[in-house]
Amino acid sequence: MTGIEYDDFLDRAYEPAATELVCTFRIEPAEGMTIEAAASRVASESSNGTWATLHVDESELTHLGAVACEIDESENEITVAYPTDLFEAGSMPQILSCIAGNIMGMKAVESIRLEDCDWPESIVSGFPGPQFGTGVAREKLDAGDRPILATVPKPKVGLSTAAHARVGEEAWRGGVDLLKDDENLTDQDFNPFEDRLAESLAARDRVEEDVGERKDYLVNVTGETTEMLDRVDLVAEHGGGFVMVDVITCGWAAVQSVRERCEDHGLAIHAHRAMHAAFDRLDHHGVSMRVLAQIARLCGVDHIHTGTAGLGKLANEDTPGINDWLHGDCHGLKPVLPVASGGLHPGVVDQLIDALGTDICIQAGGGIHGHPDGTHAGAKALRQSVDASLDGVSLDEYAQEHAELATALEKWGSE
Ligand code: CAP
Ligand code: MG
Repeated sequence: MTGIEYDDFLDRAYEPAATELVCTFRIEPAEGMTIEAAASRVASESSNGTWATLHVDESELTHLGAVACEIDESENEITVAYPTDLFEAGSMPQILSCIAGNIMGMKAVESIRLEDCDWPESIVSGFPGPQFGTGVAREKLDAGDRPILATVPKPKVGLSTAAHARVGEEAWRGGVDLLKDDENLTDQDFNPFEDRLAESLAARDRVEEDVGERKDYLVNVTGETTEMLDRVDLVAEHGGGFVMVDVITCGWAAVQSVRERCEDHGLAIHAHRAMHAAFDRLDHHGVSMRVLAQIARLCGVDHIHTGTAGLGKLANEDTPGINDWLHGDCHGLKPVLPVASGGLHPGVVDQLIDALGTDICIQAGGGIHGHPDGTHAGAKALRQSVDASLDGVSLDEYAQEHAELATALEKWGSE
């Protein structure tokens, strides 16, 4: 017989193997507990240990224990290596029940935050990753090398179907590529899902015909999982190219199901992250946006909101670091297009592109529809701000020849 105790899960000399899932946590040990003792308990509880000493027959014991190895006392950061046999292939819920499960509430730590994961190939290969990723700019749209532009009608909810489609049509004609639903617009009586889908795509077809640029619609299919899959089918039937999903509120298992169904139809997935701040807003507890974005990429979304590098209205994390990860190599998965959104307007686009580059989607609601001359002018102003930035011309100078941009800068400023 052998014992499994909390202390069996600590080995500061241990070097994680390339095959292991390596997680970095920031922890604040409970009062009176050393960081080593707390780290060992984190590794134990998130793999195969528990609070009591277990007596297990050696012959029954598979070696599934995680190892708390590196400990950086000055930053309160610990590294935990997980053997991959601990995990069910291709199940994000199962992985999260280990690495972000019970440990989030254990008394051994005052607080704990999952900061980063280094995903081994054996886990990544169980997931599909994005179907299109950053390629949507050219495969589904005519954005070429510029940022994709999207807009969400405001008010968020309450517009009738006809008004919603009209706003979309004006924005498309003004130069945005994508119309997007807001996160809390799904299938309400004032604007039913299928009517909205049909009318918006009919408007899209008219605009495409007139302006000669491909446009598309990020229709929010979020709902109960089977309902959501039916909505994905409807999007394909009506000729849409994308769906939008509130990935945090509907859950990763549902996202995995949607990804599979979208593959049947060749639809891309736009991931909205409403509720992410419940996990990532506190810098000492929860799950970082970086890890949420990693999970989203594994599960296979093509776009995900990652913030505005501090230029918008919402509290953001380290957007550039997250975006670099989404664009970088991950065992052959396609890169994901980061979406900057929340309080953006034409006057910040040059700084946004400086901070985040051009392989992004810029999404503006109020910053288009709040334009003094309306949605069409607002969309033109946003597109002009992108053109100016890519031409290396200052926004103020470009505005001298572009009236819509001039009005937007007058209203919102250019810094
Ligand atoms: C933006 C937005 C987006 C948030 C999402 C809103 O509208 O539609 O949902 O930006 O935030 O409802 O606030 P505005 P994030 O352009 O009018 O601000 O991208 O940080 O997840
Ligand atoms: Mg919104």
